[in-house]
Amino acid sequence: MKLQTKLFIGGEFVDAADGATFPTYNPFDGSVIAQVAEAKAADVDKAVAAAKKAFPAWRDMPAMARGRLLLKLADAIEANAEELAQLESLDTGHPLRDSRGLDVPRTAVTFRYFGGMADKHQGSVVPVEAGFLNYVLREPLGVVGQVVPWNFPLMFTSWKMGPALAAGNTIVLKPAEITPLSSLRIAELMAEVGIPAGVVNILPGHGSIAGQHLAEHPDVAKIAFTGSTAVGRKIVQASASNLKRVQLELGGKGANIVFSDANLKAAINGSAFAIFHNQGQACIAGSRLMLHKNIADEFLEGFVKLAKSIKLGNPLDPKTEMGPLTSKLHQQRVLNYCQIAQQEGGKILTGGKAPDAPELAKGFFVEPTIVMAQPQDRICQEEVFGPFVSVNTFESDEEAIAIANSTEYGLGGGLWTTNLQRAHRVAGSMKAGMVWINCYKRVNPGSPFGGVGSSGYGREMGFEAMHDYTDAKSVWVNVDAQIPPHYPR
Ligand code: TAP
Repeated sequence: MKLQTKLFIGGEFVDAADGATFPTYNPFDGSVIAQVAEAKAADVDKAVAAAKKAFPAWRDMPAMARGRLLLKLADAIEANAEELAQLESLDTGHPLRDSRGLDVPRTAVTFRYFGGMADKHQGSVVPVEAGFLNYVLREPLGVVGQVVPWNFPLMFTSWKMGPALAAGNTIVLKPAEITPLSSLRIAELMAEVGIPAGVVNILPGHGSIAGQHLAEHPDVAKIAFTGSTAVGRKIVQASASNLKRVQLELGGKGANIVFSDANLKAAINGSAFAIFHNQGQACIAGSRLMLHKNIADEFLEGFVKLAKSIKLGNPLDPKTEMGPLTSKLHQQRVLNYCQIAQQEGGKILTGGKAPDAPELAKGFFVEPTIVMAQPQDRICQEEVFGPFVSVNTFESDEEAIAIANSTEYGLGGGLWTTNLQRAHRVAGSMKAGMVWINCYKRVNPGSPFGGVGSSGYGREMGFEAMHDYTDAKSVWVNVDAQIPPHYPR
């Protein structure tokens, strides 16, 4: 596998201005995969200038032609699917079956969706008073900055770049420092399918240096960020420099409520997917499991058994069901929460540590962990972002809703019930941008994705994302109106 490790600026792969590099690691064994060029302020300035130069031609290209390039990109991703899946698993630790089955296909599908959207996102004509025509154009913003995290680095490039490009913006994207490889490969494919130089620029580097400079940059019209709530706040402050538009997709603490009338078999499997898929490194993970007291024992028996049976291993082995966490630092963060759980009096039902198996000793693993806890405990309030689920019980729908809404977050949540009225009533009462009924973590490029409260604002996907990457311009035309003079003379 040939790795691309340089910055992508103005259609070319180049070294950092000062020649700096940093290592990216294999989370399965801690070895260095490659040294990657490290962007700093001078490189950000250069990339923003390239994106600014490319903007007028990209904006003015017929929308259908822009869309066609994104469709070609989707095809190219599918043509290189196996290589991209291997690359993503190598850099992130995602099990290959997930990279093959989810990350890569969803990336292609998202670019294809927005390729199709490019010539369908249109303005409107407002029915104003007779004699006037008022139409509203949707205009691209210009250069947009995008900062993506390490948990789904490939897929998030499509979520961020798809709508921005379809709407006619140009991009400077900073991948997370620990997972830069797949976005650089996407840059190569973009060049191959004919996306013009400068339309997309990719800058691996540190968040506090390159990311911060991008967020502050006066020539950047919008910054779209996915990551922690703490950094989200820094982005908002940095955006004040030129009042750039901000879109934030931040943390979550998804409540996953199982009522006594639920189909328990489906709920157990779906709840395990909700928290253990991608090692729990998902903002929408169902990380707070809430069980009606009547079914709690039966549910936990099956749930703990399933968690214990999840196969940890080398991400590149297709049989592996759970890989390592993406970085050593993050593994320590999650293990620290296992200690906090015990200090708070939580009861660990399974997991709570790194696995003992010698063949996994060098990897950044944490066992699937299930902890009985109280709703106000830290582990039920703070985002752990690992294969770590807190469990508490409830007795009434009202109590379940109150607990579900008791964190600062409001991203995703789920509920399991066979009672139709309860399903819709509880879904309507949950503080969340997305609710799943008798399923969890469903996403689709047409369905708006984002949160409320400390989970951020703005939406990815669908028409909402296209709106977020455009400004409305209202144009008034006097077609046939006799306007009485305001200053009769
Ligand atoms: P963050 O620090 O939020 O990193 C996310 C992205 O922001 C990375 O690309 C990072 O770059 C960049 N960044 C960091 N500081 C920045 C700044 N001042 N200005 C602009 N960009 C900046 O997340 P993390 O430290 O990797 O993980 C910490 C916690 O965040 C996790 O435990 C989890 O709770 C949460 N998290 C949430 C999500 C989602 S999907 N909402 C994703 C990842 C993490 P560098 O990587 O180069 O520093």
